[in-house]
Amino acid sequence: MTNEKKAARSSRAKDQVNDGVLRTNDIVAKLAGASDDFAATIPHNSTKNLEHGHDNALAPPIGESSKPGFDKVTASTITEQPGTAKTGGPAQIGINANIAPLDQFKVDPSGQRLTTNQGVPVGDNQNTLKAGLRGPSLLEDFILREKITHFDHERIPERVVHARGSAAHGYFEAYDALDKYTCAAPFSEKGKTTPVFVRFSTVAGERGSKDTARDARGFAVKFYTDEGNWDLVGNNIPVFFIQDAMKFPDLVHAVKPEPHHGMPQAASAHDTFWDFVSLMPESTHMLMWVMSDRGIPRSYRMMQGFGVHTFRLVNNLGQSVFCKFHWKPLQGTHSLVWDEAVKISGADPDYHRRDLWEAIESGEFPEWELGLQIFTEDQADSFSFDVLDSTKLIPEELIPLTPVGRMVLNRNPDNFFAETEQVAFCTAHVIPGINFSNDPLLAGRIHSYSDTQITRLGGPNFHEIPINAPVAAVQNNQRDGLHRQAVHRGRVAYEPNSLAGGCPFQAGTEGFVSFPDSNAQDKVRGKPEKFAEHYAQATLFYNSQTAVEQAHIVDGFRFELSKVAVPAIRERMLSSLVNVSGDLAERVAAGLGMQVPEAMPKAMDNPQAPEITESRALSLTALPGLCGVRTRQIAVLVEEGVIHASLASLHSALVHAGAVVHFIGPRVGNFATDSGAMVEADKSMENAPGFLFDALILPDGNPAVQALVDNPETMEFVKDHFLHCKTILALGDGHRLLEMAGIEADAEKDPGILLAQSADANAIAPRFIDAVAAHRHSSREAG
Ligand code: HDE
Repeated sequence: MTNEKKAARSSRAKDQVNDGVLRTNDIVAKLAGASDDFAATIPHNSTKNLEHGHDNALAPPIGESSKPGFDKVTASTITEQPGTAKTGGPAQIGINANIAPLDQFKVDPSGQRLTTNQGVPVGDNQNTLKAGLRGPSLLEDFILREKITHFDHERIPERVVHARGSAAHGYFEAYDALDKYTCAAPFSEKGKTTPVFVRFSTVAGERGSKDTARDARGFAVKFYTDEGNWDLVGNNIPVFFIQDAMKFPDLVHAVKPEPHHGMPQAASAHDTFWDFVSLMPESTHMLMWVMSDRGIPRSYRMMQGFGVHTFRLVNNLGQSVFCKFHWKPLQGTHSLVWDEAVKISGADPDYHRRDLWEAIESGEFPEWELGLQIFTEDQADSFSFDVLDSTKLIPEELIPLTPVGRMVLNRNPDNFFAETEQVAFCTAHVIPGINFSNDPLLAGRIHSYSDTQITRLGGPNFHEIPINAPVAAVQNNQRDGLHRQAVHRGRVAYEPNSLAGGCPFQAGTEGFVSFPDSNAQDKVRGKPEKFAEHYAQATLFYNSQTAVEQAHIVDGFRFELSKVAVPAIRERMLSSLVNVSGDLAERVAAGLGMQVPEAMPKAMDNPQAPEITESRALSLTALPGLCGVRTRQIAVLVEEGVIHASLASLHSALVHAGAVVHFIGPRVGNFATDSGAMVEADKSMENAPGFLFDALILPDGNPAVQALVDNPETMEFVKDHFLHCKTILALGDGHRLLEMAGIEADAEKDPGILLAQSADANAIAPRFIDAVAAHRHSSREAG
């Protein structure tokens, strides 16, 4: 249709009441006329010819669209009020754009009456409706039936992996515009903030399992960007067990509780796991990490995070570089020791959940720096390993990190189920500027995550659950399905259309465009050659650890393999470790009372030599953090008659430094000090055993010390601090408690054991604080 004809039709629409033609006053017919005019503004599919050919594939056009003359043309009903934009607009600097969208779903019962789900006020919430006080209950009792029915369905299936986790809200702030490399919204300008929701998790345990299991930790970040949601679903370990998604169900079946008796919970120390991994030598590198201190972090706040796979960054010109994502905690990377982790799991299975929650509630907002390893395809080709192999990392010595921003977690969820349990991460959630590489593990993940949510969250509309809904508007022609929330206006649910003015129209190159990765290869099932090298980076990792860290790796393997009941599996695993390090294999074998077997045959005989043989960045000691004693939990033992002045001055110095001081008594409640002033024990040795704290202060005051000496619980409390290499300060008479536990105070040999007179409490405080900030005094382990 010509432009003149278009104009004529649209003027007929405007003037249809005054053009002299006698017409029906039927409103439906009137609307049809208006629709006709509107539809006619799109006489044909003008972008159809641009759907073909290579050039058009690289630059899809923006879809044709037009605006209706008045709202009712696209409305569902004549009575409809035009809708509003969906929740929120683009993220604005300094404003957490995700607060308002979530706020609208919050329910506040203050001052409200109790109702049914239909909003009917409930007269009696105590009694079933019965035929007589002692008579039978009546089927008619819809109030009881609604309450019980809802209760019956309160649980949803847990995540098949990563079931146990905790999460928090926060924001990401870009240091600078990164437009040279990517057009991704969070990096578009200096200082830009993007709301995030981050969930940390263990992998193998069920939803109610302990936090301190030896395991990898999930580190999943949902960025609510103005270009839609981007999920960076990573782990605290930069590599993975397997190279191909095809093996993931096997891996998970092997590590989960054994199917015949459902044991063990949240543990890899059992036959099926080691049977599988010892037959999968590509797992060896990841095993080194999991058996190291990385497998038992001190806190979710004190872990690195890694995107693991190679991703692509794409800029506005369509140019692409490869990239790996790294989160580095400001709090430093710190771990538990195994004995401590085991004990904590009994006394406080929620140890990591509590730690994250309490830190945020007390305003100690955890922070991470995001660093990128950016590299080109040519660089990737030159490496001794394949960047599409998720069992390999790129040493920072080869490609250093470029810091690009920081992430702060500053708000706890309001409701665990609504937010932490229902949040749905997915590696397929990428935005313009972020693209995938051909990593075959990543490919499987792109499918798996949204698929699993359909079962877990009960249908295809889980993206509408408030915590999952993007801050950016959602507009498409997907419709219906279980639990649909959106009420779409109009009758158009297809594209192309003219009855809705072509809307919503495709965004063309402003939208997500896949990077045109050239791939002209045979359709095959197989692995690239370099994937066959399985040990070089396991060796690199082992050789990059301190002596104490190496000893912990040996202990980790020894413990796990000692729980394996089938000797052939132990032997097979040992033969694999021979390929990592003779030293490691010998020490693990000695710990199992076994001979070192022959090395396992390798899948590749003459691999390319690795670029480096040691990487400092791989040791936990490379990341001590910048937070000193902030949030560290300090136990101060108290009893009747403790010397008040010394405790008061240490308390003040520690609180000033940001530590959290707990007074621990044989029971909770008040204790009289020497000055007559009271000290309140907020915890007891029974409800908060010593291994839950980062450091210990033993008080002065003869009667108090005697009472503590006489209490058998004190010994365990002190000994655990010593055994776990933590700082202990004994004031005055309190040194008797050290002696009782057989602990020698020798500042030369062990800077973590401090003695001071009460009068010197002020002077010793800075030394004590420095010693606690060192996290542990591992020299003690060396003997
Ligand atoms: Fe996952 N993974 N995964 N994974 N994963 C899930 O998705 C899967 C992998 C990771 O806090 C599931 O929503 C496959 C690597 C995290 O909610 C599921 C493969 C890495 C979380 C799934 C992998 C991860 C998950 C279960 C191999 C580190 C928790 C529930 C191809 C980079 C997210 C769910 C949260 C969760 C599949 C491998 C990290 C089943 C198929 C590698 C942090 O979809």
